[in-house]
Amino acid sequence: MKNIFVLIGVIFFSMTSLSFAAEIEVKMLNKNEDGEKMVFEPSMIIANVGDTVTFLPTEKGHMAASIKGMIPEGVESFKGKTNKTISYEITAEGLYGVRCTPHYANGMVAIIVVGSNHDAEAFLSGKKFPRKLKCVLKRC
Ligand SMILES: [Cu+2]
Repeated sequence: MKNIFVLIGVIFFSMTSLSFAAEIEVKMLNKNEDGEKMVFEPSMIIANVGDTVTFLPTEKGHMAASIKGMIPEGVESFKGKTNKTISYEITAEGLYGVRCTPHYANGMVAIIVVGSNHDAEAFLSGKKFPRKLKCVLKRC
């Protein structure tokens, strides 16, 4: 009898941890279905703390790296290699700017949005970035 309760506990625990820690895949593309060139898909990544975001080299020539000064304070930065998959675990709420360094000037950027308690204006103010970044964030 006791074993049944342990089993139920284990199942319940696995279910809750599954529902709280998602694996989010982001493709790195030369062109998306709308004809936009050099894009992350999705470019607006909605995540929760504990989720893992994985950037996939779906098409050649891309990589993903956090943008300096555009990630929450205290979290680790990340930098992938060209044509390689990189996974990043989200550890704090806030906004994370992501870029493909070779195509940063082309506006190949993404934003990871974690939680709702963040300030888009403060995130953007006083920094240099491609216009696309603001567009991703404000959905223009
Ligand atoms: Cu790229």
